[in-house]
Amino acid sequence: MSENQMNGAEALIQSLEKIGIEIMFGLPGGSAIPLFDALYKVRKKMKFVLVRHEQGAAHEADGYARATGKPAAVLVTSGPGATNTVTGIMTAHMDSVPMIVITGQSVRGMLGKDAFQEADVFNLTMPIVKHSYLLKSANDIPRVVKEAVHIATTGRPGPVLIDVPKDVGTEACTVGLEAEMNLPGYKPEKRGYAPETLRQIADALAKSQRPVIIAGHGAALSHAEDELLALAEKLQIPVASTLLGKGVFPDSHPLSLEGLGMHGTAYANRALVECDLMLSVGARLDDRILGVPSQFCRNAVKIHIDIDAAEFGKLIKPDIRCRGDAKTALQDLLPLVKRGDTAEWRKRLDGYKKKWPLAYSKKGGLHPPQIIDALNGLTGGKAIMATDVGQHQMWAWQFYKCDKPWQFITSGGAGTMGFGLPAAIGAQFGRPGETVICIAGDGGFQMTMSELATAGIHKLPIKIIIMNNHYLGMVRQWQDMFYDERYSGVDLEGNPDFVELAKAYGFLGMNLKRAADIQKVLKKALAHPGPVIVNVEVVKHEEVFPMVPPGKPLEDTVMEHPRRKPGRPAGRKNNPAKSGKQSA
Ligand SMILES: Cc1ncc(C[n+]2csc(CCOP(=O)(O)OP(=O)(O)O)c2C)c(N)n1
Ligand SMILES: [Mg+2]
Repeated sequence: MSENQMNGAEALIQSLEKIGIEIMFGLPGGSAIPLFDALYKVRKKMKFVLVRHEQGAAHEADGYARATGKPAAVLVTSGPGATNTVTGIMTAHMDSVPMIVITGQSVRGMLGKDAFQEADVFNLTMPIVKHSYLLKSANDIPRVVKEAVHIATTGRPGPVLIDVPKDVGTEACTVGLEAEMNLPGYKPEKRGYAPETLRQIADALAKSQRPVIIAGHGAALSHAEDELLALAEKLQIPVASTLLGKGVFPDSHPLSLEGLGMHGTAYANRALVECDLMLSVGARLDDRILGVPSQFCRNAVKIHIDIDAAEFGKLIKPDIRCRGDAKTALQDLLPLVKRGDTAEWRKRLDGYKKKWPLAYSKKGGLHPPQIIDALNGLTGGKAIMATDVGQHQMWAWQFYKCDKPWQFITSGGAGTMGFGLPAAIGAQFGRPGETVICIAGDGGFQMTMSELATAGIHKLPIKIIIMNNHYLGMVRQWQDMFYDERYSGVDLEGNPDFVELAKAYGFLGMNLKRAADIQKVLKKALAHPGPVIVNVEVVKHEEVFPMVPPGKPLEDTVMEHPRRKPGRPAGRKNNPAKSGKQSA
């Protein structure tokens, strides 16, 4: 190889830069050293962030993409480095998040020979990537990078893996960086529907007296918020949103029913029970929002708009299926629909809103919804909110009000504990001037808290609010309600002192233990120019309501723990699962 010739690793880094990848999260190791050497030698604009754990790298790239819409890269070594990203890849895959994951690999001649740190990451990740490559030649690199980014970001977005044998990184790349894609079988279509389909949808909407729209992540991903608002307002259709669809229709809009499903609002769930038409825009209609699939919207015309035909009929058989980009489909649909009159229907739903408002107790200690509500007030609902997974996540969804998409960042399909902190880090890298709040549980936070170092080194001013109930709270809630209070493996006795931990990383650390201090502590946290951890000692026993008990239809939404005073254990005899008392 002559002196001014690129090697494969250099071609890879330069190709990523050329195509506009702005940031890469990673951690090196033997097989990836040529790739890191290329970073050292040829990287110009792309930022590199050294993480403390590869799972953190994947979630950081994920958080960056969810906050900006742009893919980030992950760069790790072979074997354990690669397998540590698997949870992050799966999390991104489940939620349709674009990401480019580059893994170092053993040299080509050693593949399949159990070489040191050889893991067949191509096959390990096969079901959880949108596409993957195992590179065989350095000359493929410019084309593969172009294709990988194209695949990750078009159609239904998702993670793409590129596995790079060490000697592909070191061999000469003789083809130059300009490359043609070669993807004859991949043709994502924005208009995969016939004009007739839109006319059928318009007709069904014209006939409906009790329509509901479900807004999902796909609506946000396709930037369909304006069209969604126009359609809802023109036809006066109430809109419920999925966890990942939060904000694509403004929570504060009078037509908003907010979230639906297992921990959705009682009025959204009731609307789905009583509607005569359900129009899903970019939602995949998964088990968490359906209750019992066979009973979901059973008396309604079901219309499903989705970019991915694989979603049609997975759990719900649509009466009208419309394959296409949500924004494009709504743009095409809008001129076909007439003005609607749903006054009576809306009056009924407004009655349900008054009857079953989202509510929380302020008695007997600090309650997570109270903290979220206070944060909502202090930020005007404008902060970027990254959550971990558990009870605190559901309360954040319910009580933080978003009027915009790309703002509420949470692991939906995978429900990955440990996601919140690294996702907040990625989001803050993507939107540096904005307030990023991470709402975490004491359990999930400890799964990836090594990433505090990453936030600290880069002086990211993220505000981490730990809802410390000393429990794996969501599992405890299920054991309380459905397993006769047999608490098994959920007590987090031995949690560290999170304020001392904050100090150890150079963060501001504060305890919040009394309701009287909520405003003072949260204001101080938000005003602090650097990273903050607030350890909130919340009541140990509190359940998230409304709740659709597992295996029950949406009409069985439970509004409250029938016998429990908030903040106090129920006592076995008072188990609500046995009382059968339900409302909504
Ligand atoms: C990686 C992973 N392991 C296990 C679970 C199952 N799980 C879901 S919520 C939860 C409890 C979370 O506890 P914590 O982080 O303290 O949040 P809380 O529910 O108490 O607010 C568990 C164990 C999961 N979602 N992800
Ligand atoms: Mg907890």
